[in-house]
Amino acid sequence: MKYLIKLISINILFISFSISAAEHEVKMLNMGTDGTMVFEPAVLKVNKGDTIHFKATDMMHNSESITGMIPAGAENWSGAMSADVSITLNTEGVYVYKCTPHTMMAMVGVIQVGNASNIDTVKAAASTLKNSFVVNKERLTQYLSQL
Ligand SMILES: [Cu+2]
Repeated sequence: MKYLIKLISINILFISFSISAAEHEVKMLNMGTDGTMVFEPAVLKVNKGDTIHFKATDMMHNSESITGMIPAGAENWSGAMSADVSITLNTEGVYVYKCTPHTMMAMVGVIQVGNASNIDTVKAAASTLKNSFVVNKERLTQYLSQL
């Protein structure tokens, strides 16, 4: 009995940790492990209520959500150039965002919050967006395949 109570209390402790909101950092870089003009890490899987801090590690980048590539009912965001921006994601689904001046170079990133319920919509939009990339054409497809 004593052992069982101990086990239950450990479980409660674990659950309370896993539901508390976490913070994540994404760097905006001229050069990263995925090549030039990248968000790092570019693919994040987080929990509902988590906060993402986009860091202006290198200048002349921003983070802006892409209309039609975020879950229905979720709020768009648009960070200023060369500035940190923090967003809290309270709607489940897949979010794709871009660096506005470097969209052509496929400077994009993906965040999955909970269930990827809108993945089909996002993948369809991604196949269109891909046509606007002049370099790194497969980058977004590759990111989405990691979800
Ligand atoms: Cu950029």
